[in-house]
Amino acid sequence: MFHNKITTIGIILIVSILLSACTVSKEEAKEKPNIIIIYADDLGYGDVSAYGSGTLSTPNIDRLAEGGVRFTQGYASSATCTPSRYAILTGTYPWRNKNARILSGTAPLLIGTDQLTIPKMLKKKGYHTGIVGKWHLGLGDGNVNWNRRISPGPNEVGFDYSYIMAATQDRVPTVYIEDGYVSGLDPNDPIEVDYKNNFEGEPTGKENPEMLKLKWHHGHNNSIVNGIPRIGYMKGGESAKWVDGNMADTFLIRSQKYILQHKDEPFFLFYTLQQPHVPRTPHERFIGKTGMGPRGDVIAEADWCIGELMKTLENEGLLDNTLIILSSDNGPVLNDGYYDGAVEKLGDHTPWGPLRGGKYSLFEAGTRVPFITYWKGKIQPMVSDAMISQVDLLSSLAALVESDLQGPDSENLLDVLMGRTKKGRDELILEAGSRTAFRKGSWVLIPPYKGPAVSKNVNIELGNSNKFQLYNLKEDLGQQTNLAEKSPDKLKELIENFEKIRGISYSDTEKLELK
Ligand code: NG6
Ligand code: CA
Repeated sequence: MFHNKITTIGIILIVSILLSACTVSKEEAKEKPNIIIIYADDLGYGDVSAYGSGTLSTPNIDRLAEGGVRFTQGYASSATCTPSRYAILTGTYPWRNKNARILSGTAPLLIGTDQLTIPKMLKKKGYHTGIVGKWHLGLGDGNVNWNRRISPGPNEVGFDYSYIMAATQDRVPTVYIEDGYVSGLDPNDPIEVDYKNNFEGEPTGKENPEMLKLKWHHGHNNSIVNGIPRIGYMKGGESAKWVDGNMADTFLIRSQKYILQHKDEPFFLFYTLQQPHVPRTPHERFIGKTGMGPRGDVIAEADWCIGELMKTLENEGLLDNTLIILSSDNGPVLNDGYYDGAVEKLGDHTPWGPLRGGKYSLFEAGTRVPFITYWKGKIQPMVSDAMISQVDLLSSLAALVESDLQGPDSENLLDVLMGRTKKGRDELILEAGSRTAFRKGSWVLIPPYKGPAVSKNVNIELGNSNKFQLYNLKEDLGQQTNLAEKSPDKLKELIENFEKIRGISYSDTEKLELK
């Protein structure tokens, strides 16, 4: 009897010691700062007025930039969305996962449910975690029934709360999904989605141009929702369909609600804005605001949303205890598939700033994006030229919350994020589609790639050449002078370093040049 009691006490003791080692007490967790990542979609380096180029005005983002660290060499991990999002959440270079490409709306979940993610890491430290906005990392197992719980998804890779669009604003299904359920779905009008075949009798952008409010330029000619032709076919779900012009407000209100609900515990909010990705559908309050057409207007709208979010944090007294990181998933594009006047109405604005290329490009404007950290009272205002990538956020935020967890390719650059040092990364692999380039110091190496030099559809220089390209960004930010022939030693050094990290051999350069 006595012996039993001792054993029971022993077990209770061991269990409580184990529990206290794994979990964090409420008091301890309370000390931890809130973390908000504001992630824009296709916002260019030159789209933010604080970056000093272009003619757009983004006063609210500028306030963050001017009150925090404005990085001039902050990178997305890829020149497109899905791979960048994969990298920011997992701390893993996207080229390590061959499926990390722009995904359709029916693609399976890209992140393994056993993979480490920022929200998973933070949950272990007592955080509540939420995502509101664009997901585009796949859902389910590739055979989703949209009328039941959709799983696995964000809630299975670390988010306690999710309110998302599945893929992009131009891809079906055009509905919001809350914690795995299509929001506002009428069970008598089930949703069906197909990326190969249309559903009988359903109009398409290709066959029914008379129904379109927005015309397609390339792609985007499948199902029509709200007069906008999309990528992919969808049927049913009428009551659940989003209203495009309300999307910014919808995500903002959900984000504010999330903050209010979780302000008394440490929280992580991944606020993934849909702007200025196509189709650009500003709310009528913003139509015509910039004179630059819908692209300018949705950037003004996104900037306003960020201001409103900041007001919420301020009103709730949360600014002193919240680290805010703002960035974009890839560089800018004007015509990304719709005739929306982005090219014609651009005027003197330069979305790419002083950089070459844009979205989809291996040149700098593909991946070098606005990157800002702000924390009232904790981060001193400064401009930092430290090289930092979004892939570094996992390990850096882990350091912030005293977690030992690390992402495979993620460097702990917490001091850089906090503006305590300007010593960032030495090396970085850049990605655009399946192509990779290598940055080391101020040098960047772009290996030879087949394919057009300029994309015909989006009119962006992609970085393809049949020769090695080598640029010294310190002297040639606009990548105008290829130094590959003039600096053979540097070229060799970068190729060797690159090969080592990438596990690719470029030794037979002669052959490559002939491709
Ligand atoms: C492309 C789309 C483009 C955009 C992009 C994804 C066509 C012709 N183009 O395939 O409009 O949706 O995918 O953008 O369909 S991203 O920012 O999410 O990577
Ligand atoms: Ca994007």
